[in-house]
Amino acid sequence: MRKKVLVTGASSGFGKAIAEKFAATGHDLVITGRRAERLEAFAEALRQSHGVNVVVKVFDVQQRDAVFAALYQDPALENLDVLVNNAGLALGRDHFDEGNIDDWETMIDTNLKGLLYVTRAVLPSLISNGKGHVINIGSTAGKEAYEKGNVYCATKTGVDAISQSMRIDLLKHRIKVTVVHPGAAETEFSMVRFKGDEKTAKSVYEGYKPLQAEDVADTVHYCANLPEHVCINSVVMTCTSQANSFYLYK
Ligand code: NDP
Ligand code: 8X3
Repeated sequence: MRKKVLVTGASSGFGKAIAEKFAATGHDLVITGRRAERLEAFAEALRQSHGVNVVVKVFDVQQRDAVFAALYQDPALENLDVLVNNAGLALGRDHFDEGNIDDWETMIDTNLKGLLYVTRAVLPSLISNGKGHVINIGSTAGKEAYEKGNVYCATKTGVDAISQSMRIDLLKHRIKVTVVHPGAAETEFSMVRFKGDEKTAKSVYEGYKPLQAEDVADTVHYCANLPEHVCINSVVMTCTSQANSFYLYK
């Protein structure tokens, strides 16, 4: 069945790979992010390569009014089947007592409040479709908190908790909720976390083969394409060299 899939944070990393995977298998898309030029160019490439419909929505998930203006009961979301809440980030890696409070606010506003705003704004479209699927991107950081992970880990623990609760509350609407928790993956994530410090960002992935964005996209795509009566609730996935937040074999 041809689905309509909304992916937040589709301008790079997991979100971009997820959009590419759904487009390549004939599904229509709504893609979002803040970087308009990147999104427009990507959307056009998907239309040309795969002949699918792609709508671009540019907004910051931290801005509640902008989220609702873009998504709430929007005609582009008619017959929406899947929402992938992927937009997110880590900022800094500091001991708690040295943490940058602006960074904390941005992580909480993006990873938690942004996910909540987007989901609340999109749900009427899923509910009116009589079924649907919300797929949240968590992290191994939400499974085990690690040194200097503090607030980022807290946001991803929050994503895990809200996913469990959403699944219960949305049973009555036949909406599936899946949370996918990846371990270390080479995307723009570390460049963002370390604020453009390329050397430090690269060092995160040295000496082993981390997950690639396409690995996460394959998993999300698999979860979204199961029979209507089957829901994968939670997936924790790491590269073969990683066991969890603490153990990485180089
Ligand atoms: P990237 O930095 O490559 O991609 C992040 C995406 O999120 C971008 O498209 C960015 O778009 C979007 N985004 C960030 N902030 C906002 C905002 N305020 N409003 C709208 N969009 C925003 O990183 P990843 O692909 O790795 O990260 C995707 C998700 O996966 C995040 O939630 C991250 O926490 C999680 N994750 C990452 C792991 C990793 O090791 N890479 C492992 C586990 C989880 P734009 O800048 O255009 O707005
Ligand atoms: C990203 C993975 O280990 O940097 O969520 O927290 S980690």
